[in-house]
Order: sequence, then C-alpha cells, then structure tokens
Amino acid sequence: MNNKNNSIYLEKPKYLYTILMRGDNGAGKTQVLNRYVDGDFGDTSGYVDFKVKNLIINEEYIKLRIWDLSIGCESFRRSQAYFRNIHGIVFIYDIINIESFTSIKQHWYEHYKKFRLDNKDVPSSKSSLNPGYGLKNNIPQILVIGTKSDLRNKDNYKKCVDTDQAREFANSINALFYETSSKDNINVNSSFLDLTTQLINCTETIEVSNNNDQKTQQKKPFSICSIN
Ligand SMILES: Nc1nc2c(ncn2[C@@H]2O[C@H](COP(=O)(O)OP(=O)(O)OP(=O)(O)O)[C@@H](O)[C@H]2O)c(=O)[nH]1
Ligand SMILES: [Mg+2]
Repeated sequence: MNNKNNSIYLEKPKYLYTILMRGDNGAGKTQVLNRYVDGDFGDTSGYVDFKVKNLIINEEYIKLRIWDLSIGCESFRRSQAYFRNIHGIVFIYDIINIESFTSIKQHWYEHYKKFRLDNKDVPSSKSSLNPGYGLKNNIPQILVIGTKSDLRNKDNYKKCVDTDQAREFANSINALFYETSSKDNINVNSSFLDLTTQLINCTETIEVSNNNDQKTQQKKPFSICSIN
C-alpha cells in the first residue's frame, strides 16, 4: 500500500457499513471473519462480537463493522434487535453440510424476513438504527456464502450442497452468491468486496447546490460514528 493510501486511514471514513453474519453453529462464520479481517485461518474458540475492516475503494476510505454473534447472547439473538442497524447481511452455510443450507432457507432467512415484515411500517428515514438506513429504500443488501469449498471432493461431491441450487436460492432473494474457502483463502475477499461495492452503489444520493446554484449529486452521508 502506498503512502497516500496509508494516510487516508487517518481521515474519517467516508462510509461505515454494519454487516451481520448469520448461519448455523460450525458453518464457518468466525473463520470467514478471521480470513477477511485478519488474513488468517485462526483460532475460533474466543468470543469476539464484531471486527472492523478498513478498505479503500475508488480512493475512498470505507469501514465495515462485521458482527459475528456466534456464542452466547441467546436472548439477544431471539430479540431480533441485531437486525436493527445493519446495512448488509451475510448468510453462511457449510458446503459439505446440507442441513446448514436448509437452515439458511428455512430458519435464518425466514427470521430476517419476518423482522422486515414486522417492521415495515416503522418510519425509516430518521434513525440510523433502522435497517438499511442511508441505503436506497432502506433495504439491506444480502450475500450468501457457501464455505469450506476446500472440503468438497469427488468422493463426497453428491452429498454436498449443489452450487446451482444455492445460486438459485440466492438469486430468488436478490442476494450475491459465492462459494469460499477460509482455509485456502478462496473468494473471501471477493465476496465482501462485491457486497461493499453494492452497498456503495445503493447508498442514497442527495442533491447539493454549489455557489453557482448548479445542482450536483452527492452520496448521503450516514453511519459515520466513533468506532475505531
Ligand atoms: N477445511 C475448512 N474448515 C473450515 C473452514 N471454515 C471453517 N472451518 C472449520 O469449521 C469449524 C467451524 O468453524 P467456525 O468458523 O468456528 O464456525 P462458526 O460458524 O463460527 O461456528 P459457531 O461459532 O459455533 O456458530 C472449525 O473447526 C473451523 O476451523 C474452511 O473454509 N475450510
Ligand atoms: Mg463462531
């Protein structure tokens, strides 16, 4: 990274997006986070509720706060409160565990969908606690990840989650779709880069008048807060 890019981190981020990871126990959420944020395939026994990833896209400094509510927090999980301030949601299943994929469709996505339906009448424009705040129509963007692709081989292939079926599900819920391996560092960066680019593209623009009264489009600033 050059000096210009290094010094950009001293500035405030242009955007801070909050992303939530959901999926069965053992699906691979913590390793996705380890790989993406720390660049390793590490220990998953400790409890970290979120990690922060700093990115530069088109010379703009973007910060992602990614939640991994793996362990504990049962009452918090049931309360759905964690959906409240998200911009992106990542549903993660284990490619070699069909049940974990079924669970995404029948439990994790349905849970999220119910939250959206239950909260559709909540006024959404004023509070950064509303899901998707600052995005067009306040709709969080979704990424579906099938992970542990390194474990699929010709012997267990038929018992694994079918790629086309998973892609079809992702398409049906307007989600991005990737198969990844945190262990072999395959597609983890690309999947989050794609999600982040989509978030930037979906960030609302506002019209701003300059001195000559000409109107220009600017992205609406939001979610800039004091997370380090
Ligand atoms: N081979 C392989 N193993 C993986 C991969 N990702 C995760 N694992 C392993 O799968 C197990 C579960 O991974 P975690 O990341 O802890 O799963 P989790 O979704 O965070 O699970 P909970 O915290 O219990 O909800 C661990 O033993 C990981 O090392 C991968 O891409 N390839
Ligand atoms: Mg975990």
